[in-house]
Amino acid sequence: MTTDVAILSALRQTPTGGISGAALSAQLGISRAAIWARIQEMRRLGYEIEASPHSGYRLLRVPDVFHGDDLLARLAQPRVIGRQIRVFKETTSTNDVVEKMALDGVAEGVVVIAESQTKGRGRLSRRWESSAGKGLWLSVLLRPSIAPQAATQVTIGAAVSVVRAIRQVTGVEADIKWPNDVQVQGRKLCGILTELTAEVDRVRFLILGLGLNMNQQPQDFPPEVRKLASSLAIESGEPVDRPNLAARLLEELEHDYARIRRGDFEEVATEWERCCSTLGKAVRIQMGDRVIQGRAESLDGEGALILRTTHGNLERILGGDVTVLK
Ligand code: BT5
Repeated sequence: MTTDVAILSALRQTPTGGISGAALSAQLGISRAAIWARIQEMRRLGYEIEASPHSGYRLLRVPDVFHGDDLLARLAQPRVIGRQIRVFKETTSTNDVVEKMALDGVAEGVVVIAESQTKGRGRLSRRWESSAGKGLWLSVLLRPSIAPQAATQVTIGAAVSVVRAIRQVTGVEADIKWPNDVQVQGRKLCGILTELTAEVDRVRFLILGLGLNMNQQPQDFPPEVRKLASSLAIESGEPVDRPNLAARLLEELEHDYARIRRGDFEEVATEWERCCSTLGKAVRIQMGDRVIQGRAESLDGEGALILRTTHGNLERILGGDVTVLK
Protein backbone atom coordinates (compact mmCIF):
# COMPACT_ATOMS: atom_id res chain seq x y z
CA MET A 1 0.00 0.00 0.00
CA THR A 2 1.48 3.39 -0.93
CA THR A 3 1.54 6.31 1.51
CA ASP A 4 -1.15 8.13 -0.50
CA VAL A 5 -3.48 5.10 -0.34
CA ALA A 6 -2.94 4.91 3.43
CA ILE A 7 -3.52 8.65 3.94
CA LEU A 8 -6.66 8.74 1.78
CA SER A 9 -8.09 5.62 3.48
CA ALA A 10 -7.47 7.17 6.91
CA LEU A 11 -9.07 10.48 5.85
CA ARG A 12 -12.12 8.64 4.50
CA GLN A 13 -12.53 6.70 7.72
CA THR A 14 -12.84 9.97 9.69
CA PRO A 15 -15.08 11.96 7.37
CA THR A 16 -16.39 14.52 9.83
CA GLY A 17 -13.99 14.80 12.71
CA GLY A 18 -10.65 14.96 10.93
CA ILE A 19 -7.45 13.23 11.99
CA SER A 20 -4.41 14.88 13.52
CA GLY A 21 -0.96 14.80 11.91
CA ALA A 22 0.32 13.01 15.02
CA ALA A 23 -2.35 10.29 14.78
CA LEU A 24 -1.73 9.80 11.06
CA SER A 25 2.00 9.66 11.67
CA ALA A 26 1.58 7.00 14.36
CA GLN A 27 -0.90 5.02 12.26
CA LEU A 28 1.27 5.02 9.14
CA GLY A 29 4.68 4.86 10.80
CA ILE A 30 6.09 7.85 8.91
CA SER A 31 7.05 11.37 9.99
CA ARG A 32 4.57 14.24 10.17
CA ALA A 33 6.76 16.13 7.69
CA ALA A 34 6.45 13.26 5.19
CA ILE A 35 2.66 13.28 5.61
CA TRP A 36 2.52 17.05 5.12
CA ALA A 37 4.56 16.66 1.89
CA ARG A 38 2.12 14.07 0.52
CA ILE A 39 -0.88 16.23 1.51
CA GLN A 40 0.66 19.15 -0.40
CA GLU A 41 1.15 16.91 -3.44
CA MET A 42 -2.48 15.74 -3.30
CA ARG A 43 -3.68 19.32 -3.03
CA ARG A 44 -1.67 20.05 -6.17
CA LEU A 45 -3.70 17.29 -7.89
CA GLY A 46 -6.93 19.03 -6.87
CA TYR A 47 -7.75 17.33 -3.56
CA GLU A 48 -9.20 19.82 -1.09
CA ILE A 49 -7.74 18.82 2.25
CA GLU A 50 -8.23 21.08 5.23
CA ALA A 51 -5.41 21.26 7.76
CA SER A 52 -6.52 22.84 11.01
CA PRO A 53 -4.64 22.97 14.31
CA HIS A 54 -7.82 21.87 16.14
CA SER A 55 -9.33 19.11 14.03
CA GLY A 56 -6.29 18.01 12.01
CA TYR A 57 -6.66 16.91 8.39
CA ARG A 58 -10.06 16.63 6.71
CA LEU A 59 -10.84 15.58 3.17
CA LEU A 60 -13.35 18.14 1.86
CA ARG A 61 -13.53 17.47 -1.85
CA VAL A 62 -11.94 15.24 -4.46
CA PRO A 63 -11.30 16.35 -8.05
CA ASP A 64 -13.17 14.91 -11.05
CA VAL A 65 -10.21 12.84 -12.21
CA PHE A 66 -9.21 9.23 -11.83
CA HIS A 67 -6.29 8.72 -9.48
CA GLY A 68 -5.05 5.15 -8.98
CA ASP A 69 -4.19 5.56 -5.30
CA ASP A 70 -7.52 7.23 -4.53
CA LEU A 71 -9.43 4.41 -6.22
CA LEU A 72 -7.37 1.84 -4.31
CA ALA A 73 -8.09 3.66 -1.06
CA ARG A 74 -11.84 3.18 -1.65
CA LEU A 75 -11.66 -0.58 -2.26
CA ALA A 76 -11.98 -3.48 0.16
CA GLN A 77 -8.83 -5.59 0.51
CA PRO A 78 -7.61 -8.19 -0.30
CA ARG A 79 -8.92 -8.40 -3.83
CA VAL A 80 -8.18 -9.62 -7.34
CA ILE A 81 -9.72 -6.96 -9.60
CA GLY A 82 -7.93 -3.69 -8.98
CA ARG A 83 -5.11 -5.09 -6.86
CA GLN A 84 -3.09 -2.71 -9.03
CA ILE A 85 -4.60 0.31 -10.85
CA ARG A 86 -2.82 2.32 -13.55
CA VAL A 87 -4.32 5.59 -14.79
CA PHE A 88 -3.29 7.29 -18.03
CA LYS A 89 -4.29 10.71 -19.29
CA GLU A 90 -4.45 9.33 -22.81
CA THR A 91 -3.83 5.98 -24.50
CA THR A 92 -4.62 4.40 -27.84
CA SER A 93 -6.86 1.74 -26.27
CA THR A 94 -6.75 0.54 -22.66
CA ASN A 95 -7.16 -3.01 -24.03
CA ASP A 96 -3.83 -2.57 -25.86
CA VAL A 97 -2.05 -1.42 -22.70
CA VAL A 98 -3.38 -4.45 -20.81
CA GLU A 99 -2.40 -6.81 -23.61
CA LYS A 100 1.23 -5.67 -23.34
CA MET A 101 1.11 -6.25 -19.60
CA ALA A 102 -0.42 -9.70 -20.12
CA LEU A 103 2.36 -10.67 -22.52
CA ASP A 104 4.90 -9.43 -19.95
CA GLY A 105 3.43 -11.91 -17.46
CA VAL A 106 1.67 -9.42 -15.15
CA ALA A 107 -0.67 -11.13 -12.67
CA GLU A 108 -4.43 -10.99 -13.20
CA GLY A 109 -6.46 -8.20 -11.70
CA VAL A 110 -4.50 -5.21 -12.96
CA VAL A 111 -6.84 -2.40 -14.05
CA VAL A 112 -5.95 0.22 -16.63
CA ILE A 113 -8.01 3.40 -16.91
CA ALA A 114 -7.55 6.24 -19.39
CA GLU A 115 -9.13 9.69 -19.27
CA SER A 116 -9.24 9.52 -23.07
CA GLN A 117 -8.49 7.01 -25.82
CA THR A 118 -7.36 7.92 -29.30
CA LYS A 119 -8.23 4.48 -30.70
CA GLY A 120 -10.95 3.19 -28.40
CA ARG A 121 -12.56 0.22 -30.13
CA GLY A 122 -15.65 -1.91 -30.03
CA ARG A 123 -16.17 -5.36 -31.48
CA LEU A 124 -15.13 -5.99 -35.11
CA SER A 125 -12.77 -2.97 -34.88
CA ARG A 126 -15.67 -0.53 -34.66
CA ARG A 127 -14.82 2.84 -33.18
CA TRP A 128 -15.63 3.58 -29.54
CA GLU A 129 -16.04 7.27 -28.72
CA SER A 130 -13.98 7.97 -25.62
CA SER A 131 -14.13 11.71 -24.96
CA ALA A 132 -11.71 13.10 -22.39
CA GLY A 133 -12.85 13.33 -18.79
CA LYS A 134 -16.48 12.36 -19.48
CA GLY A 135 -16.66 8.62 -19.04
CA LEU A 136 -14.90 5.57 -17.73
CA TRP A 137 -12.64 3.76 -20.20
CA LEU A 138 -11.26 0.77 -18.36
CA SER A 139 -9.67 -2.63 -19.01
CA VAL A 140 -8.94 -5.50 -16.65
CA LEU A 141 -6.50 -8.37 -17.13
CA LEU A 142 -7.99 -11.73 -16.14
CA ARG A 143 -6.54 -15.21 -16.18
CA PRO A 144 -9.53 -17.42 -15.35
CA SER A 145 -9.23 -21.22 -15.41
CA ILE A 146 -12.08 -21.68 -17.87
CA ALA A 147 -12.42 -23.09 -21.35
CA PRO A 148 -12.39 -20.54 -24.18
CA GLN A 149 -16.09 -21.28 -24.92
CA ALA A 150 -16.95 -20.12 -21.40
CA ALA A 151 -15.33 -16.70 -21.81
CA THR A 152 -18.76 -15.17 -22.49
CA GLN A 153 -19.44 -15.78 -18.79
CA VAL A 154 -17.08 -12.92 -18.00
CA THR A 155 -18.87 -10.50 -20.35
CA ILE A 156 -22.21 -11.53 -18.84
CA GLY A 157 -20.82 -11.06 -15.32
CA ALA A 158 -19.45 -7.63 -16.20
CA ALA A 159 -22.82 -6.54 -17.60
CA VAL A 160 -24.63 -7.34 -14.34
CA SER A 161 -21.86 -5.62 -12.37
CA VAL A 162 -22.38 -2.48 -14.45
CA VAL A 163 -26.17 -2.52 -13.96
CA ARG A 164 -25.80 -2.88 -10.17
CA ALA A 165 -23.07 -0.23 -9.83
CA ILE A 166 -25.10 2.26 -11.88
CA ARG A 167 -28.22 1.59 -9.81
CA GLN A 168 -26.40 1.98 -6.48
CA VAL A 169 -24.61 5.21 -7.36
CA THR A 170 -27.11 7.02 -9.60
CA GLY A 171 -30.45 5.23 -9.14
CA VAL A 172 -30.69 4.81 -12.93
CA GLU A 173 -32.30 1.46 -13.87
CA ALA A 174 -30.45 0.18 -16.92
CA ASP A 175 -31.07 -3.04 -18.80
CA ILE A 176 -28.89 -5.41 -20.79
CA LYS A 177 -29.05 -6.11 -24.47
CA TRP A 178 -27.36 -9.41 -25.23
CA PRO A 179 -24.45 -9.85 -25.08
CA ASN A 180 -22.58 -6.71 -24.22
CA ASP A 181 -24.65 -3.53 -24.11
CA VAL A 182 -25.99 -1.81 -21.04
CA GLN A 183 -28.68 0.60 -22.09
CA VAL A 184 -31.60 2.75 -21.02
CA GLN A 185 -34.66 2.71 -23.26
CA GLY A 186 -32.62 1.37 -26.13
CA ARG A 187 -29.84 3.96 -25.80
CA LYS A 188 -26.41 2.61 -25.08
CA LEU A 189 -24.68 3.67 -21.87
CA CYS A 190 -21.97 1.05 -21.78
CA GLY A 191 -20.26 -1.37 -24.13
CA ILE A 192 -18.07 -4.32 -23.20
CA LEU A 193 -15.30 -5.74 -25.33
CA THR A 194 -13.85 -9.04 -24.14
CA GLU A 195 -10.69 -10.07 -25.97
CA LEU A 196 -9.28 -13.52 -25.53
CA THR A 197 -5.96 -15.28 -25.97
CA ALA A 198 -6.44 -19.01 -25.61
CA GLU A 199 -5.20 -22.49 -26.36
CA VAL A 200 -7.70 -25.10 -27.54
CA ASP A 201 -8.94 -26.00 -24.08
CA ARG A 202 -7.78 -23.21 -21.83
CA VAL A 203 -7.87 -19.44 -21.63
CA ARG A 204 -4.37 -17.96 -21.38
CA PHE A 205 -5.65 -14.48 -20.62
CA LEU A 206 -8.69 -12.42 -21.16
CA ILE A 207 -8.97 -8.65 -21.41
CA LEU A 208 -12.24 -7.21 -20.17
CA GLY A 209 -12.64 -3.75 -21.72
CA LEU A 210 -15.51 -1.61 -20.58
CA GLY A 211 -16.62 1.83 -21.74
CA LEU A 212 -19.24 3.62 -19.63
CA ASN A 213 -20.67 7.02 -20.59
CA MET A 214 -21.00 9.19 -17.53
CA ASN A 215 -20.98 12.96 -17.91
CA GLN A 216 -21.49 13.54 -21.65
CA GLN A 217 -24.25 15.78 -22.94
CA PRO A 218 -25.77 14.94 -26.35
CA GLN A 219 -23.49 17.41 -28.15
CA ASP A 220 -20.43 15.56 -26.81
CA PHE A 221 -21.23 12.59 -29.08
CA PRO A 222 -20.64 12.69 -32.83
CA PRO A 223 -23.99 12.80 -34.70
CA GLU A 224 -24.01 9.13 -35.75
CA VAL A 225 -23.45 7.98 -32.16
CA ARG A 226 -25.76 10.62 -30.61
CA LYS A 227 -28.82 8.79 -31.99
CA LEU A 228 -27.85 5.54 -30.26
CA ALA A 229 -26.05 6.62 -27.11
CA SER A 230 -26.84 8.13 -23.75
CA SER A 231 -24.92 8.97 -20.60
CA LEU A 232 -25.72 8.72 -16.91
CA ALA A 233 -25.79 12.53 -16.64
CA ILE A 234 -28.40 12.66 -19.42
CA GLU A 235 -30.47 9.90 -17.80
CA SER A 236 -30.29 11.11 -14.20
CA GLY A 237 -30.21 14.84 -14.91
CA GLU A 238 -27.13 15.43 -12.80
CA PRO A 239 -23.38 14.96 -13.05
CA VAL A 240 -21.98 11.67 -11.85
CA ASP A 241 -19.17 11.36 -9.32
CA ARG A 242 -16.90 9.42 -11.69
CA PRO A 243 -14.33 8.11 -9.17
CA ASN A 244 -17.09 6.99 -6.82
CA LEU A 245 -18.87 5.05 -9.57
CA ALA A 246 -15.59 3.59 -10.84
CA ALA A 247 -14.77 2.29 -7.35
CA ARG A 248 -18.29 0.85 -6.94
CA LEU A 249 -17.97 -0.86 -10.30
CA LEU A 250 -14.63 -2.43 -9.35
CA GLU A 251 -16.29 -3.84 -6.20
CA GLU A 252 -19.16 -5.28 -8.22
CA LEU A 253 -16.78 -6.77 -10.81
CA GLU A 254 -14.83 -8.40 -8.00
CA HIS A 255 -18.05 -9.93 -6.68
CA ASP A 256 -19.15 -11.35 -10.06
CA TYR A 257 -15.69 -12.57 -11.03
CA ALA A 258 -15.51 -14.44 -7.70
CA ARG A 259 -18.89 -16.06 -8.47
CA ILE A 260 -17.63 -17.18 -11.89
CA ARG A 261 -14.36 -18.56 -10.48
CA ARG A 262 -16.29 -20.49 -7.82
CA GLY A 263 -18.36 -22.11 -10.56
CA ASP A 264 -21.51 -20.19 -9.58
CA PHE A 265 -22.20 -18.86 -13.04
CA GLU A 266 -25.83 -19.95 -12.76
CA GLU A 267 -26.42 -17.32 -10.08
CA VAL A 268 -24.93 -14.65 -12.34
CA ALA A 269 -27.02 -15.90 -15.26
CA THR A 270 -30.23 -15.70 -13.23
CA GLU A 271 -29.50 -12.11 -12.31
CA TRP A 272 -28.57 -11.34 -15.92
CA GLU A 273 -31.87 -12.78 -17.15
CA ARG A 274 -33.75 -10.46 -14.81
CA CYS A 275 -31.90 -7.44 -16.24
CA CYS A 276 -32.06 -8.52 -19.85
CA SER A 277 -34.38 -6.76 -22.28
CA THR A 278 -33.57 -9.18 -25.15
CA LEU A 279 -35.09 -12.38 -23.73
CA GLY A 280 -38.59 -13.22 -24.85
CA LYS A 281 -38.30 -10.83 -27.79
CA ALA A 282 -38.30 -11.47 -31.50
CA VAL A 283 -34.79 -10.62 -32.66
CA ARG A 284 -32.60 -10.50 -35.71
CA ILE A 285 -28.98 -11.46 -35.13
CA GLN A 286 -26.21 -10.60 -37.52
CA MET A 287 -23.16 -12.85 -37.26
CA GLY A 288 -20.67 -11.83 -39.92
CA ASP A 289 -22.47 -12.48 -43.22
CA ARG A 290 -25.10 -14.67 -41.64
CA VAL A 291 -28.43 -13.27 -40.42
CA ILE A 292 -30.72 -15.33 -38.28
CA GLN A 293 -34.15 -14.49 -36.89
CA GLY A 294 -36.15 -15.92 -34.04
CA ARG A 295 -37.13 -15.57 -30.42
CA ALA A 296 -34.43 -15.08 -27.76
CA GLU A 297 -35.31 -17.79 -25.23
CA SER A 298 -32.61 -18.06 -22.56
CA LEU A 299 -28.96 -18.15 -21.66
CA ASP A 300 -27.09 -21.46 -21.36
CA GLY A 301 -24.43 -22.47 -18.83
CA GLU A 302 -21.63 -20.94 -20.87
CA GLY A 303 -23.36 -17.64 -21.48
CA ALA A 304 -24.55 -18.38 -25.04
CA LEU A 305 -27.95 -17.14 -26.17
CA ILE A 306 -30.50 -19.83 -27.00
CA LEU A 307 -32.56 -18.72 -29.96
CA ARG A 308 -35.70 -20.43 -31.25
CA THR A 309 -35.47 -19.76 -34.95
CA THR A 310 -38.44 -18.95 -37.15
CA HIS A 311 -38.20 -22.59 -38.33
CA GLY A 312 -38.67 -23.80 -34.76
CA ASN A 313 -35.11 -25.06 -34.18
CA LEU A 314 -33.00 -24.12 -31.18
CA GLU A 315 -29.69 -22.41 -32.01
CA ARG A 316 -26.86 -21.54 -29.68
CA ILE A 317 -25.48 -18.10 -30.42
CA LEU A 318 -22.07 -17.12 -29.08
CA GLY A 319 -21.75 -13.64 -30.54
CA GLY A 320 -23.33 -11.20 -32.92
CA ASP A 321 -25.29 -7.98 -33.22
CA VAL A 322 -28.84 -8.15 -31.99
CA THR A 323 -31.71 -6.03 -33.26
CA VAL A 324 -34.94 -6.36 -31.31
CA LEU A 325 -37.83 -6.56 -33.78
CA LYS A 326 -41.03 -4.67 -33.13
C1 BT5 B 1 -18.80 -2.28 -27.77
O1 BT5 B 1 -18.62 -2.63 -29.08
O2 BT5 B 1 -19.82 -1.86 -27.30
C2 BT5 B 1 -17.56 -2.42 -26.90
C3 BT5 B 1 -17.02 -1.09 -26.45
C4 BT5 B 1 -15.87 -1.25 -25.51
C5 BT5 B 1 -15.18 0.04 -25.21
C6 BT5 B 1 -14.12 -0.11 -24.13
S1 BT5 B 1 -13.49 1.41 -23.58
C7 BT5 B 1 -12.21 0.63 -22.74
C8 BT5 B 1 -11.74 -0.52 -23.63
N1 BT5 B 1 -10.73 -0.05 -24.56
C9 BT5 B 1 -11.16 -0.13 -25.83
O3 BT5 B 1 -10.50 0.21 -26.84
N2 BT5 B 1 -12.41 -0.64 -25.85
C10 BT5 B 1 -12.90 -0.95 -24.52
P1 BT5 B 1 -19.78 -2.75 -30.15
O4 BT5 B 1 -20.90 -3.59 -29.61
O5 BT5 B 1 -19.10 -3.19 -31.38
O6 BT5 B 1 -20.35 -1.29 -30.30
C11 BT5 B 1 -19.66 -0.29 -31.03
C12 BT5 B 1 -20.72 0.68 -31.55
O7 BT5 B 1 -21.25 1.45 -30.45
C13 BT5 B 1 -20.16 1.73 -32.51
O8 BT5 B 1 -20.18 1.23 -33.82
C14 BT5 B 1 -21.10 2.90 -32.31
O9 BT5 B 1 -22.29 2.72 -33.05
C15 BT5 B 1 -21.50 2.79 -30.86
N3 BT5 B 1 -20.68 3.69 -30.00
C16 BT5 B 1 -19.42 4.14 -30.18
N4 BT5 B 1 -19.02 4.88 -29.14
C17 BT5 B 1 -20.05 4.90 -28.26
C18 BT5 B 1 -20.25 5.49 -26.99
N5 BT5 B 1 -19.32 6.21 -26.36
N6 BT5 B 1 -21.44 5.29 -26.39
C19 BT5 B 1 -22.42 4.55 -26.97
N7 BT5 B 1 -22.29 3.98 -28.17
C20 BT5 B 1 -21.11 4.14 -28.81
